[in-house]
Amino acid sequence: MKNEQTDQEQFDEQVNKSGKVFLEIAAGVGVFAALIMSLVALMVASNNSNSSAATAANGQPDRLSTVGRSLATGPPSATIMIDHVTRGCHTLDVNGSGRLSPRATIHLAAGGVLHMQNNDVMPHTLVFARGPQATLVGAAMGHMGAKSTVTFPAAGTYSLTTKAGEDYMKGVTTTGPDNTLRIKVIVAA
Ligand SMILES: [Cu+2]
Repeated sequence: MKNEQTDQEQFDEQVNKSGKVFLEIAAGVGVFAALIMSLVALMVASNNSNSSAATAANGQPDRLSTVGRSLATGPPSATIMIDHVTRGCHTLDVNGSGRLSPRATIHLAAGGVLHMQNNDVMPHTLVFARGPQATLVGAAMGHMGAKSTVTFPAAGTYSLTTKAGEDYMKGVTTTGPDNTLRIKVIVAA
């Protein structure tokens, strides 16, 4: 009994000692980790300003401040697929979510880009339905897999739709009237 007590005391003492050493090491590691993390943060920050600078170098220097300010208020890009469906012929899939609807509302930061792809069985031409306009590239998506990009330099609510053409091939049967695709893009200030 007595011996056990002593052993226990010795053990406690050792634990205390090694515990202190461990704490000292842990504190050292902590300081080191904090240094590494702030370095990483600095690198990420400088990368971000680099990409903003690249945008400015593209000939839109006035956009630089807008991009910097609005990155926190909306994503810089979104992707919408036009998919073929039996009911209504075509529908939209936003950012590969798999939730299909002929209407989509997306949020973007100013300077943001919408990537469109037409996987329907007919051509679609992307147009602004009303309201403010933005830059359309490749609006006439005339084959399966055709892509278009829309860049939104300024804040606002944009309404896009498509003008559908004739099926590439005969014999594609669908039910109900063809859907009208409506895309609302809310660009943050
Ligand atoms: Cu269609």
